[in-house]
Amino acid sequence: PAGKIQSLTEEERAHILPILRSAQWVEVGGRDAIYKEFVFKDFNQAFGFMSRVALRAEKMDHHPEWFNVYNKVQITLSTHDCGGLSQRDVSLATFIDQVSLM
Ligand code: H2B
Repeated sequence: PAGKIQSLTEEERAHILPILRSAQWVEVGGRDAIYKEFVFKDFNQAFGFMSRVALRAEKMDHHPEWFNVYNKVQITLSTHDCGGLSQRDVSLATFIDQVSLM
């Protein structure tokens, strides 16, 4: 991995979690991660979304945990290398929200 990734500090969490919550990301129970569910018109829309996210994730070397059935995509973000939320999760969540609105 490219150096140690730092968990979000308490100060960063206090700032960013309310913003993420207002965008319908929720904190996962029992682990330091965020979760959101996306519903599209059909599978084609859902998979187009996933393809855009996948390309960005690979570029970032930061990959979502996700599950898709037909038009629904459930996404959990966490940084395995630090065992919890990092700035990378915030960046990927922001990108995901932008792509979902395209
Ligand atoms: N994705 C996520 N979500 N967390 C990580 O810690 C992570 C990753 N680490 N993608 C990357 C890959 C690491 O395993 C590789 C070796 O760089």
